[in-house]
Amino acid sequence: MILGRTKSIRESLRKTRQSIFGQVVSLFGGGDIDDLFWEDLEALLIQGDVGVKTTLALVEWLQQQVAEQHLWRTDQVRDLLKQRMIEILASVQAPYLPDADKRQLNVVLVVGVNGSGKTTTIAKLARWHKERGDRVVLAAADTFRAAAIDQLKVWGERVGADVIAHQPGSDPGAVVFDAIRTAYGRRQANVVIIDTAGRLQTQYNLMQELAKIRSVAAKQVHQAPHETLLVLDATTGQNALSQAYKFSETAGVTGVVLAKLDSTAKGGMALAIAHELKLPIKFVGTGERPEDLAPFDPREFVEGLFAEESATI
Ligand SMILES: Nc1nc2c(ncn2[C@@H]2O[C@H](COP(=O)(O)OP(=O)(O)O)[C@@H](O)[C@H]2O)c(=O)[nH]1
Ligand SMILES: [Mg+2]
Repeated sequence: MILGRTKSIRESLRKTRQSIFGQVVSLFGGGDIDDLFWEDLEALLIQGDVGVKTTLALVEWLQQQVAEQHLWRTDQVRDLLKQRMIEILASVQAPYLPDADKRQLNVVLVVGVNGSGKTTTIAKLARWHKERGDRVVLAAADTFRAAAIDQLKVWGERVGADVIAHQPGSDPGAVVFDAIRTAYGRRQANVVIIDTAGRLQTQYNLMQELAKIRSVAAKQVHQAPHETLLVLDATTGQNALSQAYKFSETAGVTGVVLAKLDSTAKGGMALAIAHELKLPIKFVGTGERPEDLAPFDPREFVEGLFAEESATI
């Protein structure tokens, strides 16, 4: 397989910069801070998917700084806003698989609605692990759709990871059981990544299924799953945020993968995830190739939003 260079967070924020955040940056040109400035800032942040709650919190905080520090020009507050955004993201930041030990089995459960980017993200994660010398087994526990199983098999072959799959419609818990047994046994793998269904007959059924998968994993491996990653589609904005609420309530989510950051003009959602959901973002999807996965970095992200570039709309 020929591998390209991983697209960076900054590169994947190009669309976001060229539209909304390019306009945010131009608000800080050095004019007087007036009511219009605050109105424009608020409107643009909301348009950029920062979320109403998070936007209001940011703007209020900035207004307080302006009052306390007797600031009056827009260029005096640009870095304050950036700094505050970095703080919000960093305050919930947490490493991926912090206690990972190559001699032990690490189980990663991947959840999210259909089309969010789960299976693609799993291929990327498998590649990421393989680059670090890990041995990876993928569990095709999205048994609800036959195509989902085939898709994971194709990706597994491409990135060189074993895929454990059963028949469509079979018990996802049995697939997970089998994958972990295979990892312990003949494959001697140290990472198992579990693909899951994004939709069943009801939300309740889905949550039951995820709970069952967790308990199968927990019975076989101490403290498994060690990560439960919620994959969110950055292009679906506030809709993704409400999905995130549902999953994080019941699915034991430990972190978010913000997929398709490269396809959206509204990358501000990362801030809403951190501020409203208090969930760390662990990776972002920067493209459709297996190498397009970047570990999340709050400073790099915010610098990417504010980088100078012609603001073409
Ligand atoms: N541009 C872009 N497309 C992505 C990214 N991640 C996933 N996709 C695309 O999103 C679509 C759905 O992905 P898939 O992994 O099948 O989603 P799933 O239903 O959650 O498993 C596919 O066409 C992927 O190529 C990303 O980071 N960037
Ligand atoms: Mg899938």
